[in-house]
Amino acid sequence: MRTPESSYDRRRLRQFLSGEARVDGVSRRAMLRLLAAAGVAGAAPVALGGPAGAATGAAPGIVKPVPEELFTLRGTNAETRFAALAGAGYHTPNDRFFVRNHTSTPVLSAEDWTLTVHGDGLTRERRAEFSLADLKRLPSVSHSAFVECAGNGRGFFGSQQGETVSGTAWTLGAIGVARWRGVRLADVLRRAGLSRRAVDVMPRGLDADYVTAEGVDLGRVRRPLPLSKALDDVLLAYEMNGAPLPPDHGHPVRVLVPSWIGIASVKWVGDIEVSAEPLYSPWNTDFYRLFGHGYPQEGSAPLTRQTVKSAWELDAGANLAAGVGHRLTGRSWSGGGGVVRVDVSTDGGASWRPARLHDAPRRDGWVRWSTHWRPTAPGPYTLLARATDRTGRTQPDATAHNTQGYLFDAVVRHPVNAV
Ligand SMILES: Nc1nc2c(c(=O)[nH]1)N[C@H]1C(S)=C(S)[C@@H](COP(=O)(O)O)O[C@H]1N2
Ligand SMILES: [Mo]
Repeated sequence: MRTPESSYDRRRLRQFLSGEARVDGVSRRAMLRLLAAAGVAGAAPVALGGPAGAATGAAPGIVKPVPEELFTLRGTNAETRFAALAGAGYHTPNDRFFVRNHTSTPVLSAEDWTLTVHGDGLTRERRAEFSLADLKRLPSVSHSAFVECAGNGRGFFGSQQGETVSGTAWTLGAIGVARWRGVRLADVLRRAGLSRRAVDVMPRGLDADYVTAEGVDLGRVRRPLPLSKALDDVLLAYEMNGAPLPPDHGHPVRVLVPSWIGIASVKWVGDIEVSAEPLYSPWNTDFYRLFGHGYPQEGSAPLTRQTVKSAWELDAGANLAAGVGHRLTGRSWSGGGGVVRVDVSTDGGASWRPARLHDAPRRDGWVRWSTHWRPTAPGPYTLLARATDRTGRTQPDATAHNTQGYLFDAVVRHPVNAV
């Protein structure tokens, strides 16, 4: 928990910075200067709070119940337990969909909500407003797609590779697949009067300013999206699995950017800047690039597509009866192309066999799979699953380190006990 002193310091630092910390459109140089002034150059957002609320089924800033059977709480975030997806169907039910909040869920009224589209990438008035009713009058589309945090699997950089990274130490549950319904962002942009000079769009959330653990106010969550992607398959979603978008997932409207890292899918969107020049925010400069050995000083290009991963629908350390047959299940996915093959091992990688796949490969979805296993003798075992997508990309044995622990894709060693 934060002490009164440290929140006082944070407030003071915010006031101090507010003179020049207008971070909208801030240059990277200015950002670095600010971070240096605060003595936190290179710092990443870090999950706060640790065990706060852990046993209560409530999490700071999350509206829906987050009971222990369904979630692992991590600061302001709630990670889906894969064991809770066994038998749950293709889509992640809304009650067990992970929540990643930079601050906390704002409870917004759909009637009072408007979306403002503005900027020099528009023709005419350079500004247009849409109510939810306006959006609902446009043609609606439904699309199944995952939202997955760029840091999903981050905890394994530490636990499996012995490396230090910053950020929330997720295991594999910072992903969910839902059926989203909404309107094409392309339709909204065209209606607003898209100019031929437009190159980037930047949606911004209505949640509170994000203040880093070090006390730097980075403004509201926002991340530029190239126009090419914005016009391709991006939705402004107002429904999730047939229900109005729940508060924690962006009510009344969120951006949904299929197959890209979760931060692109801005929740509680309130405005979208359309620009004739490339846009920058901390979320595509200091965060969500790869930094560290082997990467340029300014980091890699901003991250876009997700990587390939696999998860067993079992808790780590689960007990399974020895001497009897079990049907084990899991899911694999990749932002690069649908998963076409999953190989599994129940002996720590000594031998492998293909799992049975139960869904057709889709780039922005996952495939469920199963395998049968009869542990002969009691004792510890290590389960492994390795997916391959349509582009031929396969999960490696290790992921190259990056300081913020993004895009973990290595095969995860899943411990179980036969008892
Ligand atoms: N406005 C806003 N949008 C946001 C975030 C946020 O904190 N605020 N978190 C982002 C991140 S990092 C992820 S991984 C996804 C998580 O979506 P979910 O909480 O619906 O699972 O939302 C993204 N959109
Ligand atoms: Mo994320």
